[in-house]
Amino acid sequence: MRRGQTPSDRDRILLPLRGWSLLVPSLAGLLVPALLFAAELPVPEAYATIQAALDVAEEGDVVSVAPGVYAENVRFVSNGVALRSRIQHGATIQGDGTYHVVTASTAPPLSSIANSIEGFVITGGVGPRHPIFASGGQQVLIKNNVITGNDEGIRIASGAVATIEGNLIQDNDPTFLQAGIKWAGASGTIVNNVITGSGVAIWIEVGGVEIINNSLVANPNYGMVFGLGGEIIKIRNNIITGSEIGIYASGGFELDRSGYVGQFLEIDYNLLWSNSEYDYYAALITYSPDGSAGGGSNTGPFDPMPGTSEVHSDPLLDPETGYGLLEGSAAIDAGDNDACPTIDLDGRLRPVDGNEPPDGSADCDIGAVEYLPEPRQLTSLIAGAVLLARLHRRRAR
Ligand SMILES: [Ca+2]
Repeated sequence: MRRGQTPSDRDRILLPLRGWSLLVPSLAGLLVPALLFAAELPVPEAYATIQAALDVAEEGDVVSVAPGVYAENVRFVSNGVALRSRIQHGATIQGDGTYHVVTASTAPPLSSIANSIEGFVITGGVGPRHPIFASGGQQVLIKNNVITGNDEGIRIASGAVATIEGNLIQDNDPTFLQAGIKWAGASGTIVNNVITGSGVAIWIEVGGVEIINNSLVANPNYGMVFGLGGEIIKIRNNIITGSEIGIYASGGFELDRSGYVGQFLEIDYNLLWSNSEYDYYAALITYSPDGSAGGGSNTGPFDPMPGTSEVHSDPLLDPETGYGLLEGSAAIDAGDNDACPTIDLDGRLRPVDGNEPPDGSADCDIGAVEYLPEPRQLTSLIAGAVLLARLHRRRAR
């Protein structure tokens, strides 16, 4: 029996494709799939508020939110639940600043299905609470949201396993250490995000993470901040431009600044440009010979180790979007294909050959969006029109 409000069967849209999950023991001692009665919970048709739907959603369920503004702070009650805006960026969750706008994780039992927040505009997260918050061991997927008008952005706290993908984190608080993403999670990926107008774009306090193909543009203080001393962090195919310091690392004792940073950060194929003080800077605390702190500090720029294929040229960002690439951008085809995601921020397949004329090699661009040369955009449009005409003729028969 579900907690709280129980909708009629008419209100619950069964999702048979999501039904089979979890292995359970059978009488014969074999593991067999258990049938989960996964359902779609429509807001506001069956539930007036997002929270009313989350209160009764169970593992495998989808809370499907119609376009509109929802003035509430919401929290997941069960794990393994998807919270989706039915139309991308059509539904806005407007917090009141008294708590996190979306609290994405909850107490065990944990689920093998990620708690997901997809396609929303999330705003109003002011004060000490981050607009999106996840903690504990639960997997969380934060995908394709616009996060704007908050103090900070996403907070992944201790133990969470998170994927942060394809979000536009823009026009939040640009003052000193206010972060677009602040991370202390166990492990995960930050991929294809655009972060602009935060004091710090990405701040990794502790924890393992891969930071791939993000565009960090005009975040006044830092592009990325790292606390060193834990897991190895992979930083690849990112644009970092318009900050005072591009990549800032801090940690313990080491006289060889570059060597020490290189033990923890794998920095390759990134484009750093127009960062006003330094691209790479480390502040290391040094210790006195007996191991106690207080020996002094070792601060200054460092060389990325090994820093394969780092680019230091103008990314030629499209002034219209602030992050798209213009023809001739140094980011085009300059990324690492091994790390390249299969789609970009706009959901287009990548990598694409961005050379004009094409050189026949599809190489990953640096940053969140892949550049598509104009003639081939036109070719795609024509191909799409031909396809539509064919479908139309087939239906007409
Ligand atoms: Ca390319």
